[in-house]
Amino acid sequence: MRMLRHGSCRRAGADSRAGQFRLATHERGSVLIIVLWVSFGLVSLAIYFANSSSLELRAADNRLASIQAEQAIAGAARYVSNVLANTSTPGVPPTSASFATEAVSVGDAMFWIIGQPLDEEDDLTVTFGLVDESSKLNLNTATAAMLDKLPRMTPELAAAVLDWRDSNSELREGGAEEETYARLNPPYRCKNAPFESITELRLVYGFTYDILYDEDANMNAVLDQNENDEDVALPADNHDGVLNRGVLAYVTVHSREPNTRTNGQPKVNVSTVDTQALQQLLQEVGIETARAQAILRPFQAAGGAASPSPPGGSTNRPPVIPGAATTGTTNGSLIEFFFNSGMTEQEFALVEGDLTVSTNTIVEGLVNVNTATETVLACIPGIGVENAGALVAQRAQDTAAAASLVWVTQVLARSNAIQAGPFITGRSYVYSADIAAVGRLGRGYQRAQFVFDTTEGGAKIRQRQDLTHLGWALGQEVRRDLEARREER
Ligand SMILES: [Ca+2]
Ligand SMILES: [Ca+2]
Ligand SMILES: [Ca+2]
Ligand SMILES: [Ca+2]
Repeated sequence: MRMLRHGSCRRAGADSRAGQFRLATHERGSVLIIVLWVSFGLVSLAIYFANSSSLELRAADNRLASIQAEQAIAGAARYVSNVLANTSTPGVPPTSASFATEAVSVGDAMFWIIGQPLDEEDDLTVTFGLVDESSKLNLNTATAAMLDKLPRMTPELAAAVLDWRDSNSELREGGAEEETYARLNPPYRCKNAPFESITELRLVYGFTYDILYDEDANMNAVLDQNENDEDVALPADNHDGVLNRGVLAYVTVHSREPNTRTNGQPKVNVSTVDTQALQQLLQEVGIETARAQAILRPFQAAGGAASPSPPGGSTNRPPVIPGAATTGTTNGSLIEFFFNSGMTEQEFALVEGDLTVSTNTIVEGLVNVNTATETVLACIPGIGVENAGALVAQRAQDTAAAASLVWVTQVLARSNAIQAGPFITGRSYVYSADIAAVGRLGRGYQRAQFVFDTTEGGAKIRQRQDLTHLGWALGQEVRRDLEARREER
């Protein structure tokens, strides 16, 4: 019994040890599983954090690239400002060959200045260079008839533009004034003041996205892939292999030129010819006296301002007597003066920059016939679609004096040229630079457009507009180049 008890005790002890052992094994198994789970968790966490920190690194990398691109844009703007202020002839657009416009390195970053092709059919590759604001129609000075001739425009849209900018609230036929804007949801006021930016057109009644941008959604004057695939990707397009550009491509609010000579003196006004001032000018530029007399003759015929000083007159220059400078020889434009004076193109080029028909200190909204596209030239009275093509063809061959406009008389009939005269110029003083940039490894794309005004000497930035939201605008070629560079590294 004792033994039995003892035996049973031993057995019980062995059982309990075995139980303990089993328990311990079991516990160790659980611990192992827990340890496994914990390590699994830790590894997952490690992977998670490694991944997220690499994402963060990548994000930081992209942020760095964007900052580099932004700084490259700021640098490019200073560079353009310097080019315009120091190396260009006043009134003459600098040629893209005279400064860097393409893949310009700034540390790890690079910038490009996106231009506009002079030949509109050239819409497959990106053009680089500055854009002359005088190559476009000015929203603040163009007539309704001129605006109506732009692609996508209608007489109603043109009337709405004029109603928007004029100070009164008198509704034009088909236009839009206070009542129209009050009916919109949400309602807003009609501006009744000049446009300050072309994007203000978005507010003018009737201007839809389609009318403003048409197929050129990224405003680079190039037919990008998504702009020629119908409805596969925005924008909607007609898939005809030709870029249809919206109204924004052809308009400006910035075109202006100073009405002073390069020496700071006021220009000689030839609307009613002050023959003495003109004589002095002809002498200054080296036209011989006899020839100068012949040029002046048409303006002296009826004994106008060029007649000898009145008795007792002590001033060197007799006052201009309005209307006395003969009948039939007042000039509505420099072109008209050119015809009336009988000057040669070469003679005229010598004085063109010193003549005006305006008394304003700044003349706004003239279109430069040397830089305007066919579409814009076609909007000008006296030119029209009938003559715009011939002008562009002539311009492509002609190497006439830079900053001159009289070459148009080789193409246009006299009456047409005189009609166009008040709207055109041969000079440009305001330019825009559409600058796109990338940071290190071609990342961090940014784009901003600057408007530079040289009318007061130097080059003042009038406007800066961010265009990054319009997406990639440098075309396929630059994208491929950047990818190739990235792989090399
Ligand atoms: Ca109005
Ligand atoms: Ca485009
Ligand atoms: Ca499309
Ligand atoms: Ca098209």
